[in-house]
Amino acid sequence: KQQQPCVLWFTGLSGAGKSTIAGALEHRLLALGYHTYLLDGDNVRHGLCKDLGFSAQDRRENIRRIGEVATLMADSGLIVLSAFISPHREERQIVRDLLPQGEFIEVFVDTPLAECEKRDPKGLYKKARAGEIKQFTGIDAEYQSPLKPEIHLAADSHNINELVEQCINALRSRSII
Ligand code: GGZ
Repeated sequence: KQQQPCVLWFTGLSGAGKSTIAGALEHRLLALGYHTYLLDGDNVRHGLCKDLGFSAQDRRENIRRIGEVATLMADSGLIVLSAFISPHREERQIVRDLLPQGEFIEVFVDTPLAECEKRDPKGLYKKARAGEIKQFTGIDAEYQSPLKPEIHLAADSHNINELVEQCINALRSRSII
């Protein structure tokens, strides 16, 4: 099936729903017959980036490597989905600049901090508030929201199917699929 390669760059807080939404979108794209690859913490932070932690410098290097890998994959023709906090505008811009015009699609998974903290699926916010985890994004490390994301998901007020549909529609309107 005809597809335009691209990188769907999901960004947002821990617990915002990045991996869940990217995973559901990937399933939808596969069912439609497209070729995709999902990069997320599970397959990157345990391998390619297992030497990196969460200092600002390590996060920068994490995003740099992921950006390079995503670019190679898009070069091979895939629709790449990437789901990392990627808290700094500058690093996201660096990845955008690696890719040909129009191939970097920033997806802001906009779930308010209060909601992420309420969900706290891994108990990490609780630990961060207690000072047991340092430099936790949204607590004592900055998250810089995208200023002009290609796709802005109000992720706490829509269900997963609606969010996936919003992404599919955006990909169609950009002639990616
Ligand atoms: C933020 C942290 C931290 C700190 C561990 N700050 O909810 P999770 O668990 O599964 O997602 C978070 C993940 C973030 O890794 P990324 O590679 O996406 O981050 S970045 O793009 O900033 O490099 C969280 C867990 O790792 N985690 N410590 N201090 N999240």
